[in-house]
Amino acid sequence: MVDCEKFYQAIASQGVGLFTGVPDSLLKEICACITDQAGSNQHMIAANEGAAIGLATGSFLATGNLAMVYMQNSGLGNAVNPLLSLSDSKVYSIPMLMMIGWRGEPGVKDEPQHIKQGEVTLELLDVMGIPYAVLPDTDEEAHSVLQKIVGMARDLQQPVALVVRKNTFKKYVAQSTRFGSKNLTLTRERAIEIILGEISSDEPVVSSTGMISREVYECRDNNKQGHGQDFLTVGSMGHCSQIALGVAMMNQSKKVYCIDGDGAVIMHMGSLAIVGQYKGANLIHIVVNNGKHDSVGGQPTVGFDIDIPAVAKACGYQHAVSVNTEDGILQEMAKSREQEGVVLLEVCVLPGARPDLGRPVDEPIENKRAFMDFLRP
Ligand SMILES: Cc1ncc(C[n+]2csc(CCOP(=O)(O)OP(=O)(O)O)c2C)c(N)n1
Repeated sequence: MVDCEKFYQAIASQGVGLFTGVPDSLLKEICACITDQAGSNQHMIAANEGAAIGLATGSFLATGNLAMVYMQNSGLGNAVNPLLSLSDSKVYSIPMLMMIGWRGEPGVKDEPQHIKQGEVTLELLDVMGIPYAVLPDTDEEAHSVLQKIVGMARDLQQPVALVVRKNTFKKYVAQSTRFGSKNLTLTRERAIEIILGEISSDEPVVSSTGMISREVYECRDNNKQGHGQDFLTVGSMGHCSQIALGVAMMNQSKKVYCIDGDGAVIMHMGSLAIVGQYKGANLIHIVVNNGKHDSVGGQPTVGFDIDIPAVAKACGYQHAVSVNTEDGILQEMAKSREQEGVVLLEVCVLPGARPDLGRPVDEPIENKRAFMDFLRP
């Protein structure tokens, strides 16, 4: 396996000036190492992977040095447009080093949302004309591949990629931890349990990517409820509020609940502006904010540094508040039912999850069918 600190040093010694990207579970160890080792002006966790390509481009324009962009292969989709219309050699020809976590690698067991993306990852890079190498899992070979691929980025003046398999990096113990300034006692799991307890059995729920949906699923199991009421947005990070909006627009007689995450909201924050323009009174957007990308290793988001309810209000939500206690959730869930427009409820929680948290056992297609039957019995 590859030693994170040595590999980070090897990347830095290639003259890489900025590290940016969106964290990934397969890159958790190297992401933690970058967070520890890179100075605050050398590392910026981006809102989404396309934005990271923009940051890398700006950094190159300012310095002539390569930046490194890390991402899960799910994020390649977000990056395709700037890769092809900004950094490609037929446009501005911007060299950079991408590091891509290969979820769903063929032959390696993974969750349904990673299968297709895993199958097409290398082909996507091929079709985009991005030279890549799969990172070997020994220090010596990894360093030599790094040197070659960075050399190609410089020679060709264009983005190149290192594709990273599961278990390539050795465990890295993070030194830096960042806790929010809020005085928090509530866990995300408990918050979700209380939220679901306040939603009637005939009201649809759309939940976000990662552990939020896993906790929704498990809570329904614990309560011996079915799963048809919930649409679990297992992939497609950042889009669950738009799914909920689509459901709400077509189903105005029912309250529709969206249970979102801070990282996901920030990834596609423009969607708040669209939800805010919706004139119906049946969409309640709950953002469970732990200030982290908890599901992929706990890297910080700016969730605790910004005022999400203020953003929502500025976008046109009728009512937007923040709570961090069980009573706060209960009071605001009751109030939200009385509002005549779209509501945002931010629930601030501690990071972390139970180590034995399960995963949905139903296939996404079964989830879709059950949810559609629930919406149109
Ligand atoms: C486009 C895309 N980029 C990255 C990921 C990897 N990913 C899955 S969950 C997650 C973090 C979600 O953070 P947040 O919404 O704050 O929820 P939390 O895990 O903290 O509950 C990330 C980065 C992804 N699934 N899709």
